[in-house]
Amino acid sequence: GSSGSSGMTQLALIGLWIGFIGMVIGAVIFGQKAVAMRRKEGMEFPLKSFFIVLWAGALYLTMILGETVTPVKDQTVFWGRYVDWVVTTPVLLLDLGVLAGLRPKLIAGVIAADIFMILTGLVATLEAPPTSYLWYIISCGAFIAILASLLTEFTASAARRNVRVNNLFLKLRNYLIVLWICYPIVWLLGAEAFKIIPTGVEVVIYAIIDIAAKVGFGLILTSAAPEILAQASNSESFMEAVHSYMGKGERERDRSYTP
Ligand code: RET
Repeated sequence: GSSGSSGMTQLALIGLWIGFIGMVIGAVIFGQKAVAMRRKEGMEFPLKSFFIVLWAGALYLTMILGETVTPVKDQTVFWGRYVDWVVTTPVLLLDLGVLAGLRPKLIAGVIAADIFMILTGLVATLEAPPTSYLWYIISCGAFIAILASLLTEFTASAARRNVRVNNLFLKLRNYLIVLWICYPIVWLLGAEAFKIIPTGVEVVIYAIIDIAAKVGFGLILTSAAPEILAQASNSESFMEAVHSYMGKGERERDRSYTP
């Protein structure tokens, strides 16, 4: 059973409500956009944004109801965030990967690093110092690898695309990097480490950057011209890549394979 909002300050509860309402508004906007773009090339962009904010909204609700909030020693751990992030951050990276026209294998690699970053970040959150800092550093290692691949492989791949798709990629890449860097900084200043920011304020800050990273990101993406989204969606070259791994392409590779 849930413990309601016990163990939570008034400000923390307000912060969670800000996050929840922000995600619900986002779901209405992206849901409408997805319906408006139905059967069109590129409709997966508003659809992905819709599911990102739907999931985040559901997790905010579980935190409001106290279902994913647990008192650990003298502090309140909002572990529902990590259930949110482990699902939504891979989808955000998938958006950037598709936009960049990156090979599916590389997108999968970056998503694996991202899941590793969130799960080791959760371990850091549940752990006490000094061990928590060990996990924090391990998580940051994965984060740096993600940032590095965005600035190298993703960027190089996007540069080979249509100039308007590339410009949209660059705008979203920079927006994402600036926002994502806030998370490990807030973690360090908040209840999980130095305790410079009170828990309630930390919850409000996370809610605002969560809304910017999900709703703001999705708005920039889905407000692009329909023809840019259609080109960015690039399902033809993606299917070509899939077919080169499966079926005819594979048989041809096998036949020509000489050890
Ligand atoms: C933690 C702490 C451990 C070190 C690092 C972190 C990074 C978290 C990030 C979260 C991004 C969340 C987003 C959510 C909503 O869309 C786990 C805070 C590096 C980058 C974008």
